[in-house]
Amino acid sequence: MDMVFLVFSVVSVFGVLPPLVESTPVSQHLLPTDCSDVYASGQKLSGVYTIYPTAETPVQVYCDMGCLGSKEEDGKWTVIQRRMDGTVNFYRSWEHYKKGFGNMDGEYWLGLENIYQLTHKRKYELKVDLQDFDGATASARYSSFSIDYEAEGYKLHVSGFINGGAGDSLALHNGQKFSTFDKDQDSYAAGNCAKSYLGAFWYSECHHANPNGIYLWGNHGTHYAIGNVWQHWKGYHYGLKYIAMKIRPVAQ
Ligand SMILES: [Ca+2]
Repeated sequence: MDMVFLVFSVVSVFGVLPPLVESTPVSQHLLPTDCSDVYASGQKLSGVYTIYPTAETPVQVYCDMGCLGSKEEDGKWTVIQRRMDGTVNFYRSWEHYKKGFGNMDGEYWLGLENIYQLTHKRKYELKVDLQDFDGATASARYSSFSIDYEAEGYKLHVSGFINGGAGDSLALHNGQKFSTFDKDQDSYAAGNCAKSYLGAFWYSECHHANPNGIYLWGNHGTHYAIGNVWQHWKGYHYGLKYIAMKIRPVAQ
């Protein structure tokens, strides 16, 4: 009986193997590129997931899937930047901003290379969520968002502003290259915006928004524009409690 069973098992295994091998290339195509793919695969709760901006390298990211039961268009966002409690230092070098850093459950920067890999393949929109220390919220939405590759300085392309109460603090930054304290690519000939305002961003001369600035815990009258500020909502002296930049493919 044992021999008969063994032969039967071996036949079964070989009967199954060939289709599995053939299906490998297909399953690679199903790796999620971003959180909209994660959502489409049936994962509809917000949280940390693994995405593949390139086919080779897994990247951890926070997916904002919206509230359960709410309209579907609220979710599927891939969070590329988030501040919420001041626990992560954002005053970092070019290499850190290129590769990404932080805690995907909390504060982090996804990395310029990952953002480039995502936004050069598909058309994306951007939403920026803001909250102050009194619980007030506002947002700014842009119907088009992408960045160029590294040799172009990860230049920002953002347009199609839709006001959710925050005002348009990114228009000034459209067309600018990304700058860190150790890589000055801003339009300010007399100085280094990243050093002056203690952040890293697509600085012009210098900014209307400084999402990667110092976490100031609200109003800081003595400090000017060094905080995680959004000028058109709370001005240059108010460091926000919460700021998140998140992207999603545009339906075509
Ligand atoms: Ca400069």
